[in-house]
Amino acid sequence: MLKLCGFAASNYYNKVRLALLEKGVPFEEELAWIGETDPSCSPLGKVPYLKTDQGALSESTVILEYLEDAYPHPPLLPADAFAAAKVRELVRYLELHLELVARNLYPEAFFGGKVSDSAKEKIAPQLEKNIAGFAKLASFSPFLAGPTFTLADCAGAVHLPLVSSATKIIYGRDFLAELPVRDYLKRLGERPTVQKLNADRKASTELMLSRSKR
Ligand SMILES: N[C@@H](CCC(=O)N[C@@H](CS)C(=O)NCC(=O)O)C(=O)O
Repeated sequence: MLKLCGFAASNYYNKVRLALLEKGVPFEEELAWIGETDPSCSPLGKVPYLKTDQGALSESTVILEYLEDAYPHPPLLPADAFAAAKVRELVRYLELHLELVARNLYPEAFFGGKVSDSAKEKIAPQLEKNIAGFAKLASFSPFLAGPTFTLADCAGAVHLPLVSSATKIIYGRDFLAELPVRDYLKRLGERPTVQKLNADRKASTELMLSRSKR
């Protein structure tokens, strides 16, 4: 039985969890907070990681690709090689050009820390540029890559809300406001899988915050 390790407040954890739920693959969850991870499974101490009968895997997108190969039905990548690459391109933009840049704002946006004004000034134009690039690729009709739910939506469901809220908190303006992101996320929120994800994320976030106050 697959074991997904990490915690449900983590967006990377939820990206993988959403793919597992959408595919209907049976899995167990093993709670591993940061600092309590198994270094033989996740050498950098990051979550999520996935324990399989053959060994462990780290890196959320690697895990998504593994799941797609090991459990092809229902597919979350198109059969056509080019169309599948376009989905992977969206996933890459989301995690590398949106999430990883916006992440520099999280210490102040979500964790009571401080981000320097000079860092904020540097991050804003980078994010604007990257979001404009992403906007050229994303279809939103109704899913990120077009008519069907794909791995890009597993990534979009978890990365886009954080980019919106972090920019709103730090700059007083949602940098994704000009894209149809709100409607898109609302549509995704109609899926039982996403509803489960969101409910568990809220509970886990409360637990995480209460742990950090101890
Ligand atoms: N590239 C990694 C990023 C995972 C990641 O950064 N997870 C966060 C939790 S949301 C974490 O484990 N942070 C602890 C750390 O980086 O030491 C992936 O896609 O799995």
